[in-house]
Amino acid sequence: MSKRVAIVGAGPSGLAQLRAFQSAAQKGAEIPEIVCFETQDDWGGLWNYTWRTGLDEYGEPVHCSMYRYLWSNGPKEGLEFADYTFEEHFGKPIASYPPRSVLFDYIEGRVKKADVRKWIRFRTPVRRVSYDEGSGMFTVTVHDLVNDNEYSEDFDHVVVASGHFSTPNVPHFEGFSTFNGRVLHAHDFRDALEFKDKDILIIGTSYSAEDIGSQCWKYGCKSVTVSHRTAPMGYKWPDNWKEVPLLQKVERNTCTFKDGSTADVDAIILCTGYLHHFPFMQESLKLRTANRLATADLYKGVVFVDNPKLFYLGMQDQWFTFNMFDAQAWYVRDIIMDKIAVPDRDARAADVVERVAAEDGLEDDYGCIRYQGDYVRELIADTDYPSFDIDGANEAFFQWKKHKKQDIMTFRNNGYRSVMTGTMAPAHHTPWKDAMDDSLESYLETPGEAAQ
Ligand code: FAD
Ligand code: NA7
Repeated sequence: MSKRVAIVGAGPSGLAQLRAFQSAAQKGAEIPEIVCFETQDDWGGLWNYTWRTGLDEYGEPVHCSMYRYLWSNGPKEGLEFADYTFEEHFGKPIASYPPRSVLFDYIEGRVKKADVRKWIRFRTPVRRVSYDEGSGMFTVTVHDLVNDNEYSEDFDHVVVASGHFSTPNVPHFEGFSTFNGRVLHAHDFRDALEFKDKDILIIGTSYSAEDIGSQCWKYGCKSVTVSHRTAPMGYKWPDNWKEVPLLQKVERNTCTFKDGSTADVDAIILCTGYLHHFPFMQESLKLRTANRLATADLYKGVVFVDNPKLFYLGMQDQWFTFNMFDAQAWYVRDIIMDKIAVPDRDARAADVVERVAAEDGLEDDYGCIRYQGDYVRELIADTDYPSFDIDGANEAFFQWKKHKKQDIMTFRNNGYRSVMTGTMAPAHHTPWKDAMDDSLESYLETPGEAAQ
């Protein structure tokens, strides 16, 4: 096969694409030439932690939005790879909410085994992707940062797997420039100990707000005030935590909210989400979508409606993550390898309209989880990705939601059954709120080991 495929990004989505092709090759298929371009010096995407914020040593925007002490915000039983289980990787069952370093290790284990690192050009950001109607080829211009050399190559297909939780959405509030403290976005949050003994204001009510607030609480901040635009999160928060309406203005350290109430704070953390941002894509190839389950302009959630040789992976808002990226990557691989046919433009556009309408009709988070589970099932059915019990994975998510409602500061102490191996996860040796060491070594200790 003489085709060439460019993959932008070696995070979980890009790595899923590499593994999908490697898996076909392993089964004897002739696969295209694959080149994956990655800005960072290692794989893993957001899971590749750095202390840096702002610009990196080459002047590139730092991709990482993760922070120290981050533990999975959902059960690992919902994201497990169907072709590489946690038990295979760690050699024993582990608890259900692993810290970042443990998940990084797991992601890395599969691609090390698949030996796909040779397909990745690290420290090589993609600067421009354009399409030539005449030749039917994409030109991809990249920057080799180490040698400070820009060059272009042509490809038959481009798979954009550059993520969408890295470029911060940063609203302005009146009086921010008078604030006598730090205003930062969640993207730049790193160590909760920075806020020990401080009063903090968080804006936003989604995962970042909930988890960064919880982190700051766990590591000893004085109080957490969370300001909402639409509705409060409504969990049973600790005593030094309150929820207030939207921030109206800031005067030095005093914040005034929509109901007229005020709070004096030391720091403001904007947990206001991220932008789908593709500055390197030619205008006509650029995905423009909100952060939702049914993305705009993507047939089957992956094929760019206006150019079916172009694919985007992982662009949905996410309940399912790693195994959904796998489902998408296997599906895209089979389109590229002419095993799955893509219909004409009208049918592609109609598919998007249908998906958007179906999502708009969903009533609650449970409906959203089922919807995304059905999507994963739909893609897997057309490929040789190992099928798995999606209803069982949905069930882990349902339990997780129930446990959060019961107690937001203890939900991570629960365990769930793997739908891949049938094994029930053991309880972690230390409750989340008391486990200050987020290292892989600490997490993998079996009960009793630490004390010996
Ligand atoms: P990313 O992980 O963002 O990887 C994209 C890669 O593309 C990066 O390596 C980047 O350097 C590279 N790249 C970007 N632009 C270019 C370019 N122009 N040229 C070359 N390379 C480029 N998911 C879970 O399942 N569980 C969790 O607990 C969880 N916690 C999260 C916590 C935070 C704070 C955030 C922000 C996200 C979290 N997620 C979690 C969701 C996360 O989106 C996925 O787990 C996963 O990282 C998405 O993978 P991705 O490959 O699509 O994108
Ligand atoms: P999300 O899930 O996109 O949530 C963004 C939040 O920010 C949400 O509560 C929004 O409120 C709020 N928001 C956005 N703009 C504003 C303005 N202008 N004013 C006030 N509030 C605003 O992002 P997260 O960072 O929490 O999560 C992203 C991923 O990171 C997620 O997948 C996790 O795994 C980790 P709204 O409800 O729209 O009123």
